[in-house]
Amino acid sequence: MKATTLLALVVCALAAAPRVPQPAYEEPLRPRVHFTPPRNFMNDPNGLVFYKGEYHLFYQHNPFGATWGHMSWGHAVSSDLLHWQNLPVALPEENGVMIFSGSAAVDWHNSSGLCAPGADPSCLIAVYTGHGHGRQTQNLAYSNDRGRTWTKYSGNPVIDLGLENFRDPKVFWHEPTRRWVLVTVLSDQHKVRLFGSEDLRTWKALSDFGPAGATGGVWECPDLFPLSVDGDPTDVRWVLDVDINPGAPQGGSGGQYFVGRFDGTTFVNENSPGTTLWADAGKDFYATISFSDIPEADGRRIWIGWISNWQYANQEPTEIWRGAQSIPRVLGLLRGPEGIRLVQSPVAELETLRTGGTVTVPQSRSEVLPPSADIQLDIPRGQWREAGLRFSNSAGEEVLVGVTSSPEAFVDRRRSRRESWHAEYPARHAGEVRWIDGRITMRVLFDRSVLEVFVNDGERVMTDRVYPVAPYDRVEWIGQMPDGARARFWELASVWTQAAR
Ligand code: DQQ
Repeated sequence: MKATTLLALVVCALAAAPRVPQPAYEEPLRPRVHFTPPRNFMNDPNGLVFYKGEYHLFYQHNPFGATWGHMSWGHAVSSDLLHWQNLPVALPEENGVMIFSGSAAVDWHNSSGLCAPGADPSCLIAVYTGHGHGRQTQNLAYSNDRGRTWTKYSGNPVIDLGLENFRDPKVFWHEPTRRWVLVTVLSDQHKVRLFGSEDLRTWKALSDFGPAGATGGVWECPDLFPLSVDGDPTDVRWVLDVDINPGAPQGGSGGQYFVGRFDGTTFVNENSPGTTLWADAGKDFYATISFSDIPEADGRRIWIGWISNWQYANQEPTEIWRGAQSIPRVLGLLRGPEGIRLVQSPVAELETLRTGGTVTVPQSRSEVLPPSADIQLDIPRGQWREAGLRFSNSAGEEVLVGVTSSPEAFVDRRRSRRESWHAEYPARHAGEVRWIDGRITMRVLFDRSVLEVFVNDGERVMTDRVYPVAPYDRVEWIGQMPDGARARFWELASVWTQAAR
């Protein structure tokens, strides 16, 4: 047989063979409920904004590979904060300038002069850090078609201090002083620098905050927003969120926050400069940013964090894609025994994904664990040292989530993956918690390779990735179930069943 005939036969045979469909978003470690990029690398969430019925999620993205590089803004939109539609890269790297982290807001009255003339004077504005040619500057981009296409402002950069470490602008409109405020970091000086502007294009420095709190690494991705204490609208504090890398309690990167007052010019910390408050006691929660322009009638302050740690973000053992975002979390302030503290809980929309009835984890045997689950634990004080759940699989891997009698909440992922992949990964992470009326409640969002744990309605939160070689498909109590304890869960439906759009 001639070679050409053979080739033709092989081609025909291949064409005729039934093709095994590779279901999109069904890669073994890909979360079903958390946002992940269709392909390639993702880190910080950027430009979170609500506009004309859509939540926009931009994110630090390498369009060309599964490790950090060529940073650009990836983009997705959603009407419910859960089902995301992937859109093309919004802001690409250009002329040797990468698009680092930043924020977006609605310019409702065209104060920038960049919105298209017409009946509706509003448009979307993004403020991002341009990284290249030895420095970091702050820049504008705008969109007049609901975020579908973006134009970089011709007068960029709008702020250039000639610094190598000056980044991550968060913009918001401050109504009492009727101006825009921009929150940035002078990363290696451990300072937040605030700027003010009437038109988003010309900025003047307002004040500096810091050093304060944790300063063991560079400061990144700041945010500043008001929240009422215990839900009382007459008792308002401002939260200044500043991420740090390295120097977080579990090693590597993590988020800290300050609580205080803000008059439109200066942030005043209510705690001593030596007080450090951490947003999360796990190891994988970084670069948080909150949504802009959520309607007043909704009134929620919602943020998202990147579920990873710079110690190993580039080596996570996933394929095709790398990086996950947290479930959007609603923020509040609670006056507790030690002062005013941040509380976080998953957006209520998540409950719409609960499917089927609740399943109770029985006392003395394991239960089948679905790939994604919303788990509720209620543990009374008693004669036990450690209580909680074990998630395990046929490969002998396990991750433990629970509380000790001290009490502290913990996630133990030391035996969570058989194959070692990074020295900084296997560990037990713990955070102090308290008894409330003699009980501790935990809500655990399990999503294939993600664990988000909310203790006592989000007084303490722990976020950790896990990378089993086979799915964790069993759940059981660690040791004896304490008297009067209860663990039950709902399976969560995949948000990608209809679309990897
Ligand atoms: N990631 C971005 C920076 C930011 C850092 C670069 C935080 O803008 O400071 O990808 O993860």
